[in-house]
Amino acid sequence: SYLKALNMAESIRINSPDVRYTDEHIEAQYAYNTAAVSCDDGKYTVTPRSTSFIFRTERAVPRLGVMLVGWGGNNGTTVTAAVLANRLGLSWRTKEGVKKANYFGSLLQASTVCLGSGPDGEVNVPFRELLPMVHPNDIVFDGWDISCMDLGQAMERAKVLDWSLQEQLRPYMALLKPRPSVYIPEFIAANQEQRADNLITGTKVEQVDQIRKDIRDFKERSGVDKVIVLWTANTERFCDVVPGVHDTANNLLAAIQTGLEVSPSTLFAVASILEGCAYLNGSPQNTFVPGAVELAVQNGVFIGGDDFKSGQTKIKSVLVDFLVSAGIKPTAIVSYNHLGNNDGMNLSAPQQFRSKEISKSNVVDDMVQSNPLLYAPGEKPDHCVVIKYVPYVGDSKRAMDEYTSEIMMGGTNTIALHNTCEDSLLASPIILDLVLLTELCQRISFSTEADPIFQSFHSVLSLLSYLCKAPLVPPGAPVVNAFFRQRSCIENVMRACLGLPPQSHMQLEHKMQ
Ligand code: NAI
Ligand code: DG6
Repeated sequence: SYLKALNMAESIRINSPDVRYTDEHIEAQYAYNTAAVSCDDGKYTVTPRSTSFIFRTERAVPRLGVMLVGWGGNNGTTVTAAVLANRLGLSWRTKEGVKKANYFGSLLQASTVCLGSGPDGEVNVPFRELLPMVHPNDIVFDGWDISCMDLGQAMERAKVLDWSLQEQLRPYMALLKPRPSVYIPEFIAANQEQRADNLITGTKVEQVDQIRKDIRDFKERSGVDKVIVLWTANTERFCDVVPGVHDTANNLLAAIQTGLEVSPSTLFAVASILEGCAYLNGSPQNTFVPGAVELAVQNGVFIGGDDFKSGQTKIKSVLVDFLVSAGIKPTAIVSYNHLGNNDGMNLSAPQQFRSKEISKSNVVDDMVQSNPLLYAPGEKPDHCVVIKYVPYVGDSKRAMDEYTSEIMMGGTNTIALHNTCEDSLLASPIILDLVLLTELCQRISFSTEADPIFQSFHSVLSLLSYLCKAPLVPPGAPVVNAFFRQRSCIENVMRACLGLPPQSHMQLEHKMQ
């Protein structure tokens, strides 16, 4: 009956000798086709290569717990409220009419992938149905915040959701209370001090121990099978990476023992990794100092980040990809933002703004470097990022962008965009995709002919790049920011787990006589 339940939960069955379904796994033979290129005297030699993989995906989906650092913030309250509203099937009246809870903006829940051709043409299915995955409605939330407000009040403070929805959710949200958290004032803006009334005191070692206890306590009380921790707290200033302090796992652990500079977000990363919980960073700061990365690798724990790619940057990673791949040369990109939520207030401080500026600015680099016909070595477009705090607009962020490009024969093309939307309603579905993809990756392993012992993906989970402004990748791996390449990567890895070839969009069957 267990197997029957699994089969019923899975809506896609692959009919191929390369794919085997066991009680526990979907096991797929997969040929990974690449090309090795050498260059001699300006001439390229391309050698096709094929590597045989076996992908194994555990079919049983666990009960998932997600702990948010910054649970009482705009993102934390909004994502929790959205999941509750979806779980309860809520609808509410606005001046525009009746709205129903949904997961718009989630790659997994609200976008589709093409499986192939059926009798009536292309068959598109929800992304989430490709492989067995946790449903967001089943996530159990917990978390920490330096502000003690319960989530009912915090949702009101956030001013994101319609009032009549808040009224329906408040009885549930008010029962949720953030656990005390680590507050080191110099890492976030001074203007945050007034909300810091819910703190873990003691030394850094005691703070890490308390976070670890909290994770265990949540797991035990909620009965979840696994926990993923995600930072959606305020943007911190960059931590000065000091040799001998942050460079190795041992040095980082020693720095925590002796109380040297380690940011709160890194303390949470260390605690999560030591508890065997994946840790994701939704903000731009350098949480993953080299010692934290090494600790994750040593413990075989996934880490991912940095900084949710939600709005302006998402468009940038589409638009610059389009321009450069169309042979048009972006020469100046100017991005203004103004917003009035607490994130905006925190970012009004120079050091915190700087973290965000770095993360928002690097996003075009790979696309620019990919086209030496347009850009000389080292040449880049001018790129300017401005963020201003305007309290009145609240969470409804305004983003204005101007893209100036050089076109044929010295011509100039200017594209101007104006984008308005609730920031936290863009970030919340990304939070869900991040944790659900990470959880899925924890159930995927693979072997190759050369290395028959099954292994997991590298601890630095670069598959999450699509969801991040400044993707974290394993040391030496290329960073991909281009939006559709990032999306294809997720889709094609999931297809590989089903023994299906990459989506090529060639449609040769429609190009024949
Ligand atoms: P927010 O300011 O409303 O929420 C942050 C929460 O973190 C606050 O409740 C604050 O009290 C809490 N906090 C601060 N330091 C903490 C600590 N050490 N431990 C526990 N809690 C702590 O901000 P919002 O809008 O929810 O954004 C959260 C983060 O996500 C920010 O860093 C923001 O830059 C980042 N982000 C947001 C995006 C969006 O579209 N909303 C997109 C990309 C990143
Ligand atoms: C203003 O830029 C505040 C930021 O926190 C952004 O709203 C957030 O990072 C989203 O950025 P983007 O570029 O993805 O819209």
